[in-house]
Amino acid sequence: MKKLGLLCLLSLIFFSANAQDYAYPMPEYTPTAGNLESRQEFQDMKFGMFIHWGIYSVLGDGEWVMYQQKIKNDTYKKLTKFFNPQDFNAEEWVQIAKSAGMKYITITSRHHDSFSMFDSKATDYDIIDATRFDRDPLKELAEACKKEGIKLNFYYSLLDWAREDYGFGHKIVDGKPVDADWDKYIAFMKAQLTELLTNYGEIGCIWFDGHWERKKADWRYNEIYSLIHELSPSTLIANNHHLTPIPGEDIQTFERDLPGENKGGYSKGVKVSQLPLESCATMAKSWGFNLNDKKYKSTKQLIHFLVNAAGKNGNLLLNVGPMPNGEIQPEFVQTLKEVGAWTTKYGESVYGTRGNVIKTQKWGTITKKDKVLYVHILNPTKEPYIFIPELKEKITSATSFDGKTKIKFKQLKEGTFLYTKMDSNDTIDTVLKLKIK
Ligand code: H79
Repeated sequence: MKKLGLLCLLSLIFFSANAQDYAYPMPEYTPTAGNLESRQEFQDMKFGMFIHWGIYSVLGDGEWVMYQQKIKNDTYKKLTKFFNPQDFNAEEWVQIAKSAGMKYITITSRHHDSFSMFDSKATDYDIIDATRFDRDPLKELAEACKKEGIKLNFYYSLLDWAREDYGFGHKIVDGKPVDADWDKYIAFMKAQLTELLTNYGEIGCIWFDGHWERKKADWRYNEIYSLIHELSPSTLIANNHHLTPIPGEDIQTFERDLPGENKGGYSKGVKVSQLPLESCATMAKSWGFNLNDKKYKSTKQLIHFLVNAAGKNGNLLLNVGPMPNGEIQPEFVQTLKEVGAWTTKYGESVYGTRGNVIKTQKWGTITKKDKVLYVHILNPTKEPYIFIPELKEKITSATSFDGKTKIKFKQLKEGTFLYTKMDSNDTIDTVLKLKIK
């Protein structure tokens, strides 16, 4: 009886936390077999390229420039006249992603500034109607991705700084902005999502962002998610709302964080769910092109992010912000090339693996595929061994990654000792293989 009471109390706390998170109707959702298969494929891919590209790139001050420099929409709109990315080559972007070892691309179709980077009939504020570029980059990217076997996903902003029907800054009453036209805005998003899911071939995922700006709004996810799942049941839905996932979603995102961590500051109190997980991160500081942003992460840091994400059963979506001429900046291209050298050699220890074999250790982490555990020593220890706690699997052999060198091990109830030489100089990741029963 006591136990039951506690259970009720716990479920009440759990339930009320969820209800507080989002109080509006949710879609009734049972994923199709195709959707569940897409989730597995998504988890197998492990590494994707995030692309933030919009007319903001002209100002070279990140994708939040309109907000941060307090630029009025009438003024901001002038950027459409200067946006003519003649050096854009979708095939080149896809090659850069592919040779880095990335298996999918997630690109901004429309960011918070309201500008659509695709040919949309639902607005004139799009790349075809409002710029002289006269090409649809998403269409070209879709074709290049298809040709190269790269999955294409679309980022889509819920938040909008410019449209009157959204009413940015207006008070929310009864789930709607006052003095705006919420019904019209929802209909607009649905029209655009329909375009994105019908004109560009098969889309892997719709990646929403901006919910957090309007936590008290009724985003009508019951309608939006149902529309997506009906139009394309295998397309996955991610919503970067910084909450524990709600029904209808297929992927949980972590902005600038590994699953379960809150170093980036956006994941406070967020529970890690059973859904496929994805961390997104920048290569410097900004998402959109930023001329002055020189805080480049090193190749080693980025590989560690990828491996640590895999160790926590997640993917890494690593961002580039192409320049206004359409090229990806050379610093990023160089780093991605170096990441590619690593994934070419050690990819086996990441792609198709699953994580959560052990808790992340000071020395590193473990990934698992079939009957192999990959031990990733990211931070060599001073001792001539590493200690792996709580290993459920019974080890039958331990070798170097290439299988040529046998490694001594001692498996006890409390954990396993692996006696291995570690190069503490500049090794990115000493990968070892453990065969298990
Ligand atoms: O699309 C990317 C960002 O534009 C968007 N999500 C990723 C994937 C986003 N990142 N952070 N936020 C939204 C929340 C807003 C943070 C802010 Fe700020 C802090 C807004 C103003 C202060 C960061 C720092 C952005 C501008 C300055």
